[in-house]
Amino acid sequence: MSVLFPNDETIVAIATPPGQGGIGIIRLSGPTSISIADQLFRPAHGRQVSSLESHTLTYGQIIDPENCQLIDQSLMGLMRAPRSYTMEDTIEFNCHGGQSVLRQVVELTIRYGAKVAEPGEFTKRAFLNGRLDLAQAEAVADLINAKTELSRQAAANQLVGRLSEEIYELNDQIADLLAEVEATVDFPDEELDLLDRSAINYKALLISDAIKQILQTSNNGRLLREGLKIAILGKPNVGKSSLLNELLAIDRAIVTEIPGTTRDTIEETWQLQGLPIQLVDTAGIRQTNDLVEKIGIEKSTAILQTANLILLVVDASRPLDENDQYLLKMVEPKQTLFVLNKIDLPIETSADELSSRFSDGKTEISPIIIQTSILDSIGITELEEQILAVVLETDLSQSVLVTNVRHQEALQIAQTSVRQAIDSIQADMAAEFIALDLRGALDSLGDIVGHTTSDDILGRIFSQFCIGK
Ligand SMILES: Nc1nc2c(ncn2[C@@H]2O[C@H](COP(=O)(O)OP(=O)(O)OP(=O)(O)O)[C@@H](O)[C@H]2O)c(=O)[nH]1
Ligand SMILES: [Mg+2]
Repeated sequence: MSVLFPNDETIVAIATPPGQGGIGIIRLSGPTSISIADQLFRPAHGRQVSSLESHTLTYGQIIDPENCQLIDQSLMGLMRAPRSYTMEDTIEFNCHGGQSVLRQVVELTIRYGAKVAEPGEFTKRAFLNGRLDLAQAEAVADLINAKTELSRQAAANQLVGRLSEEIYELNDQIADLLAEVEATVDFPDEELDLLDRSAINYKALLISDAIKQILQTSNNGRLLREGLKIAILGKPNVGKSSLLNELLAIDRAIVTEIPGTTRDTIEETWQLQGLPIQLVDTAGIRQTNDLVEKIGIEKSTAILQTANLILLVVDASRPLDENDQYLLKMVEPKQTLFVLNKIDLPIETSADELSSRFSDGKTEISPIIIQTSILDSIGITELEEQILAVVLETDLSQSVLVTNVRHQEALQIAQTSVRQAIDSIQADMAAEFIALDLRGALDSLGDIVGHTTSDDILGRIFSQFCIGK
């Protein structure tokens, strides 16, 4: 019964995090939440809970009716259906935030018929009752989990429906096209004529383009979700640790004028405009017989395999030597920003000189070189801008960002289906085939907002939520 009529039950959960706090909130949602509150809560003004207006906050006492024992003094919020998060009658007790108080109140509500909520059950009800679509419901969890300003922004935009709007818009365009194609299916004698075909082809291409544009944001979305790893590499004494400290704005790594100061890799988390970054300072790479230094250098070299971006630091005050040459050969120019440091000193290696090392006469590769004096904080802003320009495919400030892998996969499937439809149109295939592909695209888009999503997937999505949300 609970599966068929999930909303017949009233659920309860502690909505605030475990541990002590000034206030702890207990949330009830479902058809009997007001009558449960009626039995447990005595408003100070003497009125019955069931007679109170919606969206009011009432001061009173929570009392165990069996023995008239006072459990807590509390503020009770009342929201009547459908004007609540779940669209059901909802009660929120703002209690004193001690675990014993909160547990007792929950136990009391259970004794009067409430059921302990599963993780995400409030939001699942909001979705099932049509308050939120699935992409918005997922944004609730993303918002709670957001660790940087940027991921918070992306989740908030998704929560208010910006992504959903784009999906509905695509959905409408495909549905219109499908209707046009299906109109000819119903009259098998009327084949799609040349004019129809090219008009349909044009519309399908526009749709494919629109999906591509949304999908392009998913690379940024992935960076927001997983972050990226940036490694600072270079020969000894060029200023790698100084750069780490400058970017982090703290004295994290030891800096001395002695080459070979950093012996082991140092990893720190850093945020660049809300992008989570793992920043790695490495041991300077050079020919050496020192065992400890050798091991450090091996680690520095291994980082090349795992870093998304390399900052290769070169000392402008010294001529390029065999250690620099070795490093210049080792890195992939497309995955590297070249930091020409110590430009406050007399220049021995210019940007042109460094750049010329990359042209072999045949292919022209122009490396990105940023000239810096870390000592005087010169060139750091430009370096940060270049990092963003290299790692981001599109502007981060846009309102719609696909951050969820599930959405990305659904969009990719929709994209493939639309492309197949285009192939069928261009290959003069029968309208049935085109319609089949377009219907496939509609199904995938429906998955994103939850129109066609299976119970299994719904279960998996909501089980990742915290209790009480
Ligand atoms: N003049 C000048 N000196 C700098 C600059 N950046 C760093 N230095 C100095 O260069 C020396 C080496 O700096 P580090 O940051 O320790 O260099 P590193 O690349 O980490 O060296 P290892 O750990 O030995 O590989 C220190 O004395 C720094 O103060 C700069 O822009 N200008
Ligand atoms: Mg160092």
